[in-house]
Amino acid sequence: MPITPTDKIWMNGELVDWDKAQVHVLTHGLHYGSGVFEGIRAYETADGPAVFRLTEHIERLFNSAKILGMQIPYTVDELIAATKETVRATGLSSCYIRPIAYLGYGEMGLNTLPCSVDVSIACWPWGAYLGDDAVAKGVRLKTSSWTRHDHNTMPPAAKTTGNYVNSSLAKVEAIKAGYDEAVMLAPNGLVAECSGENIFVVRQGKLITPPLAAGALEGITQSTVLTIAHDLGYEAVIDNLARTDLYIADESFVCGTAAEVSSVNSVDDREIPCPGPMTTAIAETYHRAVRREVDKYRSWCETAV
Ligand code: PPE
Repeated sequence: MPITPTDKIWMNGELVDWDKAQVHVLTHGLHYGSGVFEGIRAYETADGPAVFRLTEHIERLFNSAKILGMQIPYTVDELIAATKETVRATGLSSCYIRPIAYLGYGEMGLNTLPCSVDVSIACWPWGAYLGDDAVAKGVRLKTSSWTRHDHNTMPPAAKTTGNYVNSSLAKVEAIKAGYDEAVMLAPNGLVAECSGENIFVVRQGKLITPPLAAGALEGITQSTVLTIAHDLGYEAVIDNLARTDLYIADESFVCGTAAEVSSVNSVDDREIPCPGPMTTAIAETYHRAVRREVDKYRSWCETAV
C-alpha cells in the first residue's frame, strides 16, 4: 500500500523533514532484521486526533525490545509523548503511526551487544488495510504453505522486523493465488493467526481466538474485541483452533490495528456466512469505540492535542 508523505518524522528525539528521515545503508537493522516496531492508529474525534490504546502499544514495543535484549534509550512515557508530538506535527486528524526501534549504524556482525539503538516515529494517512468493502463483503483466506515460526526460532511474541519475512512470504503466496489474506498454522498444525491480523471464529455461539502459545501476536485489537464481546454479552475465549474449525465456523473475522475488524467469507474456498451478526455488532462497536463515541471505552482514546 503506498505511503503518502507528511511533514515531519520523529528521529532520535527530533522532528526532521520527511525527506531527511534517512538511514545509512550499513544500518544493522537493514541487514539482520534487528528492529522492533508498532502499528497504531489515531482517529478523528471531537477533541482532535486520539491515539487508540497508545500506552499499550508503546508498552508492547518495550516488551518486544526486552525479548530481543535491546535497550531502547527512552522511557515509555517519552515515546508516548513523542508519538503525540509527531501526530501534532503532521496536522493529520487521523493517521496510521509507525514507531520503530532498530539497531543502528556503526557495528556489523551478529553480536548485537555493542550496537546502538535508534528510534523513529512516522505517521501517514492509511486507508482500509484489506480493502474498503472488507467488513461488508468479507475477505477470502487461504491456509499458507508457510508455517508460523515457533517460539524457539523467531519468537512470535516480539513484533520484530525480521519476523515479518515469514508474514510476507505467506501474504504474497495468498495474493498470487487469488486470495486476500493467509492463515498461518503453527508447527504443530494449530491455527496461529493471519499474516498481519489475529483471527476469530464463532462456533456454537462462542467466539474463539488462538493464544500466543499457538504463535499469535497478543494483538491489542484482539484484546479490544474480547472486551467488547464480553460487554455485548457474548462468550469469548482465547483457545486453540484446528484448521477445520475455520471451515465449519458460523462466522469468522480477522482483526488488527491496520485491518480493524474485517469479516471472513471463506477459508480455503469453504464458505462462511458473512457478515454474521456477532461480527457486525463487534465491528460496529469497535468503529465507534476508536472514535471515542462509546463512554465506557473513552480511556482507550489518548488525545494528542
Ligand atoms: N498479528 C500480526 C502478525 C500482526 O502483524 C498484527 C498487526 C496483529 C496480529 C494485530 O495486532 P494489533 O494491531 O495489536 O491488534 N499488524 C499490523 C500491520 C502489519 C503491517 O505492517 O502490514 C497492524 O495492524 O498495524
